[in-house]
Amino acid sequence: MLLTSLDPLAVARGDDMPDAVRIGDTTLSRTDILGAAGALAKRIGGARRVAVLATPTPATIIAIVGSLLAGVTVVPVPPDSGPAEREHILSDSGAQAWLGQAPDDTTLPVVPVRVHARDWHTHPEPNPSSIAFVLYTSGTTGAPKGVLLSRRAIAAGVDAMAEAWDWTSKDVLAHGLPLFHVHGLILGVMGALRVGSRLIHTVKPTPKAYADAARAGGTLFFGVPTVWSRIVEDEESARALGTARLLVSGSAALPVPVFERMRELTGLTPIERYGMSETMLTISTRVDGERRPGWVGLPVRGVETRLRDERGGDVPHDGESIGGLQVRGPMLFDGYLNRPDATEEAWTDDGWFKTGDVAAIDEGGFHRIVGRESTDLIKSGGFRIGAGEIETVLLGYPGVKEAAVVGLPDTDLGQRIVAFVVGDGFDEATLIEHVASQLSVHKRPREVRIVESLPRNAMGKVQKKLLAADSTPPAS
Ligand code: MCA
Ligand code: AMP
Repeated sequence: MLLTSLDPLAVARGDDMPDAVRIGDTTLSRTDILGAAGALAKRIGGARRVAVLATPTPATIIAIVGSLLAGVTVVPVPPDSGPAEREHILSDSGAQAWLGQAPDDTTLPVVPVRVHARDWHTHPEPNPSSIAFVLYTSGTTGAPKGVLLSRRAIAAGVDAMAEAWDWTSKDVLAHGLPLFHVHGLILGVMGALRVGSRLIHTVKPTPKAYADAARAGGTLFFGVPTVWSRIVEDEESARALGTARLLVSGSAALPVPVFERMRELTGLTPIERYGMSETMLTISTRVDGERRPGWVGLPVRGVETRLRDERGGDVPHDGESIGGLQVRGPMLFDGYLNRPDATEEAWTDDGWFKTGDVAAIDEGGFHRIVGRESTDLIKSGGFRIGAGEIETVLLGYPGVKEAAVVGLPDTDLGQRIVAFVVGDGFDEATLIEHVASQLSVHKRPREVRIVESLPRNAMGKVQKKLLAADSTPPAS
């Protein structure tokens, strides 16, 4: 494999491949994708930013490729996002139209995506520094921020992963992850298109769908830890994955027992890798290196990392001492859209990105992610969810006087969202439904505890560490 261009679609433009992408029941050849995307590109050329409702469908793949051909920035929108989240994404991004499917109540123009249309006009290669995607991701406070990902960063991120995992056009990538985050979209779709490997998208990441994808020839599988823990609970499906080459876990910590069980049932030792929407993937175990349970490995090609203590000092690389993880490399984002303050805050004065994660590094350079610096960023099912965004929606419900949201340990989801609420005139189910209807469904609390008061310190600040220390098991 030789990827020299900074075009994220470079390899997809090669010889035809009859089954380049299978998504659900539909199979698209490279010709199908590039022909339909070319026809779309012709119609949207000149636009700046477009929104794509990121359903796992052929139309989404074509909308994305068409926009990349035309040099138009794509804003993927979670398909189940409620009005509050969707309106924020659309107004903040300034998306000018929807490509393909659009919500019924939209006021934006809708450009249809015609899967059977064809156009072979060649489009000049857009500037590598142009922004390919704005991906919305939660912060500790406020509404989600738009992460600007350039074509150059995507090419660098995919190439570094391909090198670490020896991912080539001979692979068949299989996964069923959502198409509005780095994991499912950038690695999981752009990665396959750039590396030139076939892609099977299973629509949902269920154990049975992954087993079917293995039987259909999948060699490289992506999943978040919740997906892998559900797979090892279904032994028959897990064993079917034994024909694969690599099983890759990321987006949250893979519990060691799940790692071990994957190895027992499939005969394959999982690859763990670490990244963020802002950084793509920066650290990974390698196909030709050690794969140690609980550790995410070494910086990938082009990446440097360092640990800083609270005063900005160096932290020894002894595998035990922990510090704030900082990274730099060619796959990093270009900043947050419309948020120069947050962008500046994210970098150190000497040019390192502050991940907000706490980590340890051992003598050999292996990294272990210990957790987040703030309790206000929750990882549930591999989704990053800001407590503040949910609290704002809860406080908008009549009768809610105070709300504090935390992530509590959960064997299935890693963390489950729990809301502590003060007020009256509502019940638990009503508040869960209220959040699910305003934001994306995965941001709903799994549990609401109606309490008399919230623990506060002398300054009146809610002491979330006390709430998060709660070890009551889920009420299922
Ligand atoms: C439940 N449902 C509801 C409600 N409650 N619908 C409407 N209103 C409600 N109140 C429905 C849902 O629509 C869904 O239906 C079903 O219940 C289950 O939903 P949910 O419980 O949310 O899903 P889950 O089964 O718990 O999902 C687990 C999951 C998911 C599949 C693992 O969390 C997932 O896809 N995670 C991937 C996250 C990810 O890709 N993260 C990458 C970001 P139905 O099933 O019928 O639709 S990280 C990243 O990009 C970086 C760089 C990295 O490191 O990779
Ligand atoms: P997101 O931007 O949604 O990708 O979330 C990024 C965050 O996910 C990181 O800052 C980490 O807290 C967490 N994360 C990603 N990969 C891993 C991993 N392999 N182990 C532990 N945490 C991870």
